[in-house]
Amino acid sequence: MARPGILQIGPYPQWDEEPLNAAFDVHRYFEAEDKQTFLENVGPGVRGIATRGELGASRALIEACPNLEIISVYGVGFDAVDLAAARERGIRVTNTPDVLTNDVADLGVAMMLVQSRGMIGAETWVRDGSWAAKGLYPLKRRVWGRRAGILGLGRIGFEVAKRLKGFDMQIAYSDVGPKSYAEGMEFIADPVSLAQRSDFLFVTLAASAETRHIVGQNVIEALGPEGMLINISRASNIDEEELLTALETGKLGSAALDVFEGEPKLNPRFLKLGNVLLQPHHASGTVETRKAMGQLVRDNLTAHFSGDPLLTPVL
Ligand code: 8YV
Repeated sequence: MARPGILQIGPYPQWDEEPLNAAFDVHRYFEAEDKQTFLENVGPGVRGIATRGELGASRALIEACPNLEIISVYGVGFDAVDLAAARERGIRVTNTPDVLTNDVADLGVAMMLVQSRGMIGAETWVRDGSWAAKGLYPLKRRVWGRRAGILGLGRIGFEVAKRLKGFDMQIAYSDVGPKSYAEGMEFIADPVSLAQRSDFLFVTLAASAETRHIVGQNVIEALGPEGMLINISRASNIDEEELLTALETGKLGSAALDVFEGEPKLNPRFLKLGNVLLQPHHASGTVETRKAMGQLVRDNLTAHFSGDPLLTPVL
């Protein structure tokens, strides 16, 4: 039987490319120079899309594949997939939850520590000779025992909280309602009130049209000149213009960000700031997790084309 046609939207590590190509007839969209002509040629033969979290699948792409049955996302976030377009045609959508939760939480907590203790500047202090020339490195702020707010206590938010408990932090969270598993954490429904009582605010929400700019001027200013915003979710959850202005004017103390509007290009205003830690969207970027994500992408495709239940369905 002919191998199902798959449209691959972005590159994967070599260890994923080989088994993907062995099982499917893969069309590499990201390598096509003339995307339009490429889609006209291969679109009708495409039964599945294999994409990445940040790349998703637009309505135009979905429409260019009239025989599309499934979109398999390499990532937990599926906000870049046009779910309405998929739903209209009964196209299944899968993602890769759980396997990346711990790594994403680890990076969020690491960003808090690195930023709060000024470790990037401290490294430079050693390397550029400032230590010997100028003496002691400027004092930074403590992490342990302080107040952390978690916006979105889903799987990743919960793992962040679990780690923060090890730092004896006072933890509160906002979500659509109190969570039964949030032992020892205070529920604060209003994100502005959450920010107001927090030294560190972690954004761990699944992004959607409803959560767009949920962290706006009011939340940012409530966090205040001593506060730190940490985003390991999606850029769209934060009003980036307001964030930049608050960082520039000192209305917000600092930020640690793994995601940006328009990434991998980012607003050049970020590069001028000394109070922001910038990371290249790599919270799930460990060998172990990326291998598990790639496997899950393929397992969902294989299950679908074998008529078996999907492992991690979104739609
Ligand atoms: C990306 C992510 O998918 O899980 C998500 O939602 O954003 C990431 O894991 C990753 O960069 C791979 O594309």
